[in-house]
Amino acid sequence: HQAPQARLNTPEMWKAYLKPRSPWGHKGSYGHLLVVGGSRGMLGAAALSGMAGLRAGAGLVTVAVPEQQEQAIAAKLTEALVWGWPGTDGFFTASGSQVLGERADRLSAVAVGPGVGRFAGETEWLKEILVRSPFPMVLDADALNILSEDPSMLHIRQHPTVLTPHPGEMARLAGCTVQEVEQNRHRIPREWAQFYGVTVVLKGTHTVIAMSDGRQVVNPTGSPALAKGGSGDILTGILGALLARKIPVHAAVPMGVYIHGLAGERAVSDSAHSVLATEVIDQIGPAIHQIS
Ligand code: NPW
Ligand code: AMP
Ligand code: MG
Repeated sequence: HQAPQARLNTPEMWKAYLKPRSPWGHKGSYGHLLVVGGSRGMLGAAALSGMAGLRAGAGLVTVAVPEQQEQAIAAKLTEALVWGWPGTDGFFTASGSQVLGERADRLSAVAVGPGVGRFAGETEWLKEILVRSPFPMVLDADALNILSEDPSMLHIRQHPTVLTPHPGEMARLAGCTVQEVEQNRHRIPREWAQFYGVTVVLKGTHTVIAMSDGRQVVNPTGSPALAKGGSGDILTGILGALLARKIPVHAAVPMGVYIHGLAGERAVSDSAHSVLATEVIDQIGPAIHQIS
């Protein structure tokens, strides 16, 4: 068996889906993204995903946080809706994910993981979210760490599912070392994507995207300015928003990864050392404009 060739991620591959906003559109036309995250000490991660989702064009973004975190996130995110989920001491509680069923019909995509943390009953909690989300889903950060306890739960999914591990998270998922991941940046995500029927985004310099049908794409955009806390949380929000907008997963993922990297490049004005995640979010609009 020869491994399939990976293609370079270029806008020509998905540009047809990057349409201007219709004069006849309303917020309901652009989807409703739910971001689940933001436990105690990591509220910023959920805020960054939510803001990035709005900048990437979602019509509505709701951020679900443990109920004790509601006021703080509402104060940070003027434009997002806030939904307090059952929680204890600033962390989600095991059964809390059951509330997703209440409003699932109003959502069009969900991004789970940024700042979720680790807590008792987390595996059942995540399983419940997988079951109760009949729309595209992005799994990132702690959702991937929870998933690594029982990756077979991915077989529950009947709708597009995107995993966005950095090499540390990919190593935890695959039960190998980070060095092994870095030496097999194509093979490992490809095997995962095909076995579980998901899309795997292995992040890093030249992020690799593996689709469930075996296709692979390597991303050319990005900057060392992105090597700072919060960058991955932004990517999660962008991907969630593009999926909420009903852009098919095979286009939304390479498009989102490209835009994220370009926003990172554009955010560097003087020193790459000094770029903040919020400044990368500010460049999502200009990046979209640049490739439109
Ligand atoms: P080392 O030691 O650095 O060499 P974790 P996390 C390894 C939230 N955040 N890139 C790495 O190795 C997230 O959303 C909140 C990255 C280490 O052993 C999560 O919920 C923020 N790591 C939570 O924090 C802003 C690499 O992997 C381990 C790597 C934890 O997420 C920050 C790190 O993984 C953050 O986003 C690579 N290329 N290669 C906020 N403002 O609220 C190897 N590693 O332990 O899952 O930690 O990614 O920081
Ligand atoms: P996370 O570790 O989850 O915060 O994700 C980091 C994000 O920043 C990923 O999208 C990486 O691809 C990106 N990133 C980090 N460092 C670099 C780099 N040196 N060059 C390009 N992209 C990077
Ligand atoms: Mg991350």
